[in-house]
Amino acid sequence: MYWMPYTGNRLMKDNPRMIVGADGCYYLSADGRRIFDSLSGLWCCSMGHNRREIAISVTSQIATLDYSPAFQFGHPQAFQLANRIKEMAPADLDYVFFSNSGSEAVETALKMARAYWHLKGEPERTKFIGRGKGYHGVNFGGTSVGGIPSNRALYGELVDTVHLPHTLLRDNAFSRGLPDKGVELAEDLEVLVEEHGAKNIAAVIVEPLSGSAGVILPPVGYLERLREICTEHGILLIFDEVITGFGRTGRNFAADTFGVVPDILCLAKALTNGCAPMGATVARSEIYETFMVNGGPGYATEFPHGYTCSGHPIACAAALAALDILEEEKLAQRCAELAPYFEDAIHGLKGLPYILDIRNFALTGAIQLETYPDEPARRPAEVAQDCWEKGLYVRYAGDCLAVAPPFIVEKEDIDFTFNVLNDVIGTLP
Ligand code: PXG
Ligand code: PLP
Repeated sequence: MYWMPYTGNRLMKDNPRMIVGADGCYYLSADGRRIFDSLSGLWCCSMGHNRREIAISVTSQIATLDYSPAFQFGHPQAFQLANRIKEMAPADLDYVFFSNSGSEAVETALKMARAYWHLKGEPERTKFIGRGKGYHGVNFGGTSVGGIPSNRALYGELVDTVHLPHTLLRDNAFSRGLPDKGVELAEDLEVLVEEHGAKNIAAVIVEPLSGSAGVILPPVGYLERLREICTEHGILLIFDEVITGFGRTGRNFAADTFGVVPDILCLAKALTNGCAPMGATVARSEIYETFMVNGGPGYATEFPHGYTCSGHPIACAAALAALDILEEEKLAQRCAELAPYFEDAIHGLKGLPYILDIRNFALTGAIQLETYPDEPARRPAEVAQDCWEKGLYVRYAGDCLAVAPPFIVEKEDIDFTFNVLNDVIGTLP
């Protein structure tokens, strides 16, 4: 029997919502209805569903080379894809380590950071700094640096981490795009560094724009300030761009959009347009060189880390085709061009009952709802269920609904999304 991930298994099994097909921006439900996909799957199918070019690339790859050992042997597509990502990524983010999920991309980044300091002769730099409401996947490292309490509560002792405060301020409610207030929250990093000692801190990890906790945006100037403080104290800055990577903020990476370059970048999801599991951790050249210089004889492993399916040929084939589509169809640009229309549409819900906040950036937005007493997740779940019945898949998590449609979306689909939400929220009891 199937034990479903991050799902209310009991309710779902009593009242299953089953998806059996997809095309473009729409799903086909088991009861034969077209359902608009307002979250690009789970933030991953940014180029729309069932792209023929990806199907052809994957089919051809599986018939040519289905698997090759990830350790001690290579295959051409992994090298090609790494070069492709290097070309897209900012500055000297040049070396790409493959894994199979965002969680593994994060785990790889955290281990890479600790090992880097060990090799640099500062082995006491082991502590991580995460941020409240952050989501970095579900492995032990990612769970530790994550800042959503319910994701941590059941698991006992975690990896040594302290957290910055999140940047969700009441004063910024209903901001359009980046909020004005809150740059000073970055100064809390100075406080943590003072308290714990720069010499004990390996890295700071943040999502430049948090997706999971309900599209929490960086206040104007905030990321720049985190960068400055990290640089000043020699602390590595990791951007977890598992959601924001590959166009979601209107440029290839949020690092480009916000003009702040991290030392390590975590990627997944839209890398393959969701067509195959794949994560990637991209490091600055100096980090890679540190491993090489300290690696001993040429046959020795410099970084004792990797997954059986790191750089899997099928995932590489999917990613190479997906990145072709992103580039050829100029989809990051399309995402930026549709942003003002999307912004007006989502903010059009303002004034409906129970709406506490609406947040947006590029083709991403969240609607925060007033909760039932002691039941933060209930009202969004009820809204989402009603939307599903009206032909709209919308994501609910915590006290928020999140919307992040594929970049190939049409304006009529955006209208449909917010008309349904308007009807459903407008008639809540
Ligand atoms: N980092 C970030 C920033 C993420 O958003 C992960 C790591 C983990 O990736 P994997 O591939 O291991 O799940 C994520 C994943 C949602 C939602 O609705 C978000 C994610 C996954 C599923 C749902 O907000 N983010
Ligand atoms: N557990 C066992 C017993 C293994 O042999 C391996 C890999 O060889 C793993 C876990 C890790 O699996 P993966 O490399 O797919 O993450």
